[in-house]
Amino acid sequence: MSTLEGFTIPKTQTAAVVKELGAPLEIEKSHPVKQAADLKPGECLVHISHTGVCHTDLHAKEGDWPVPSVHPLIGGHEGVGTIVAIGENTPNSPVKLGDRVGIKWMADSCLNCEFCRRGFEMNCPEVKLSGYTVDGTFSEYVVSYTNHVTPIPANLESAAAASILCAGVTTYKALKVSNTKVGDWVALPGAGGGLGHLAVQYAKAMGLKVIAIDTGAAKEKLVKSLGADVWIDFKTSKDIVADIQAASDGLGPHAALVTAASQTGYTQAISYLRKGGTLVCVGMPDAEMGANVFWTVFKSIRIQGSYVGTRQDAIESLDIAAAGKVKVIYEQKGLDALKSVYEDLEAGKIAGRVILEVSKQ
Ligand code: 8ID
Ligand code: ZN
Repeated sequence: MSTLEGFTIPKTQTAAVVKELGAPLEIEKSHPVKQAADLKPGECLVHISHTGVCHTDLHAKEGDWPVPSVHPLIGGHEGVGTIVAIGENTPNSPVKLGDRVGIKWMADSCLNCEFCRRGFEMNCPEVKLSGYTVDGTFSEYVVSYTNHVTPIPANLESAAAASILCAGVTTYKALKVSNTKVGDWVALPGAGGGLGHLAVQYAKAMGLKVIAIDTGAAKEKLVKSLGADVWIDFKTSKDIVADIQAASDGLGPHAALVTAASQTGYTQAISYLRKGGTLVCVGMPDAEMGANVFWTVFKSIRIQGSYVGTRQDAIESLDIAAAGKVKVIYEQKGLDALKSVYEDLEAGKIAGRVILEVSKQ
């Protein structure tokens, strides 16, 4: 085992814990910290400075999904911090003590199975999920895995990097599989949310024309400031399919990347997509998609699920942010604000992201 020189790992820490399904979120001031000697080979202890709050964390707390999470649950998977310890017998670690790294949803995978070898690390049968099957980043110290933590570019501040680790990498990857090219139209239902506002920017950086779909003045202002070509409010539009098609040469967009955590965002997409278009499924309500088979076939629509991204996707999405082409628009709060952040997320009140400062570094 090795510990960062001059650093003392405390025995206890502050952590946001959900003890069991349906239990309220509690801020525990004396949650135990795993000590350096207890780290297994390949594990590292990360001292978290910032973490984003993703809608996935709310799904996890509420038990929305058919895949169960662990309890007690410490959520969070958009974390940035410093490696303060590495487990004994960790040969060839790609990261070292003192490195600033990111913790993403996919905390670890075996790297040897067919899925890992083919670039589907997220589908590895051994996958560990931050804030779902292993403790996440809503705590001062997190055990993570040397093979999967992501180095943070030196010129990107930790608060600004945090949400790239999920919202950024996920939308960047989803655009990569959207079968679009420079000049194509992409519709983004959910554009004013955490994932969506980054999708707008990655799409513009890739040379796409963007139809941003969400609701309310704050989200309209946000997406327009980020370069969206067209804004459509899904609550006030009288005929959303007609409005979206009218905005895209009368033919509909070449792709729709749905980050809305709602079923309607999906059902409408089959209707407005251009013939030969691609529906990229990202938002995760536990719901039927409602895609009509006739129109899916008749319009040659491609339906593509897209689930976070690989280690390489994470590095690429951070590089694009470090180059200044994509910026997380966020409000910063403390860890004790998490409960109210969940309430605001549920109510659809957050334009962009909320970042929590977990510790001062
Ligand atoms: O790997 C993945 N596929 C992945 C990764 C990360 C997150 C999937 N997700 C999922 C989350 O679990 C969640 O279901 O993506 C979804 C969105 O996460 P988020 O961006 O963190 O949530 P948000 O900030 O609440 O944004 C959602 C936006 O959707 C809008 C809301 O107004 C909000 O701005 N919205 C809704 I709800 N219904 C809409 C509709 N019908 C809609 N916008 C347009 N049309
Ligand atoms: Zn997420």
